[in-house]
Amino acid sequence: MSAPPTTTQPNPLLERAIGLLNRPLLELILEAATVHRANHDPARIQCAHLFSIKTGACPEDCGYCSQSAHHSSGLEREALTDLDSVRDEAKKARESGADRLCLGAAWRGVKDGPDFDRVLEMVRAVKHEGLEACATLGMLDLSQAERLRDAGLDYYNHNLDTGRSHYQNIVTTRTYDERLDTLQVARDAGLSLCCGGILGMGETREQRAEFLAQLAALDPTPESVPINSLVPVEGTPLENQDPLPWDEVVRMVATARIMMPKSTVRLSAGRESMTEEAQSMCFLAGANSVFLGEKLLTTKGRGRSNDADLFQRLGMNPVQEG
Ligand code: SAM
Ligand code: DTB
Ligand code: SF4
Repeated sequence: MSAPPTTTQPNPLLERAIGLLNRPLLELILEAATVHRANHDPARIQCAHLFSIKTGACPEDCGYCSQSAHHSSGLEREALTDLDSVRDEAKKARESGADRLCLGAAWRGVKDGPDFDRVLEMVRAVKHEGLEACATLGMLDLSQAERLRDAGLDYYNHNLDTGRSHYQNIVTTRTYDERLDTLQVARDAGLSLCCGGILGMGETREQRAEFLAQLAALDPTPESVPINSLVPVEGTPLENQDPLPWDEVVRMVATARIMMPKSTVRLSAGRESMTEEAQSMCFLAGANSVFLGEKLLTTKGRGRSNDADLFQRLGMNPVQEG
């Protein structure tokens, strides 16, 4: 019997991502812009709005997160919000130009019972207001995913956050494979996937390539890919992390666009600390979605009027994608 191979298997997606990320920036942007124009209307931007329905006291230890009970970010914990607040938020979101409301809960996973039943009502309320509904509630089983689907949920957000080799430096209370399993459950229930990650958590460029290769290996690839930059939160282990240079964010957006041509690529958290010029480069390189509003989940957003002004100057229209 021959000895088992000791070398790692070649991974064409990883090689591709590394090759793209290492290209001269302007060439990379040109290729991404070309792919973008072949697959999407470049004047369209999809706008979503976030709402935290259950804030803080999360049992997970994600090193970036203001809501983890393991850190002392000073965030007030809040119980699951009521249905009327979700209705109000949905109306506000729609009036501000968003076409999707994303409900976020600081849970490790969904537990059956009155709280989950109320979340199902919330999803129905969002749909009733004429918006697409997205939720991010942690881990799910198939029956829960099916009940969310039956309530009208369009998207399930569940991020891989970073490359597999960096994951355990950031989160220790769950595994990368558990994240992949939940994504599969959401897929099996027929939900569209929103899955991305966070840049600037001390990872190498190769680990960023690993992250994109993993997203591109999902079959089918996620319909929506949020690219967040770390929002450093005081009291978390990553509070003093240096921000990534702007061009690295553009490289990631461009590479995501080329490797997942049909997906909606969302320039997500961290946009509020980017210059308008850097954001514009990202839109040119294929980003075609944002979160609007004064607030993300627990941190500050960019504000609706700043965005309306920027989109107007760029000739982009906040309208529903596909
Ligand atoms: N608890 C659920 C989970 O982790 O899947 C859902 C809520 S969680 C806040 C949703 C996502 O927000 C995380 O997966 C992470 O990618 C992003 N996020 C959280 N804190 C962030 C921060 N400080 N900067 C950038 N993105 C962040
Ligand atoms: C995603 O990728 N980014 C959003 C959404 N999915 C749920 C969350 C961003 C959170 C930023 C930090 C905060 O406001 O707490
Ligand atoms: Fe909890 Fe989600 Fe924050 Fe992790 S990212 S601590 S799971 S709310």
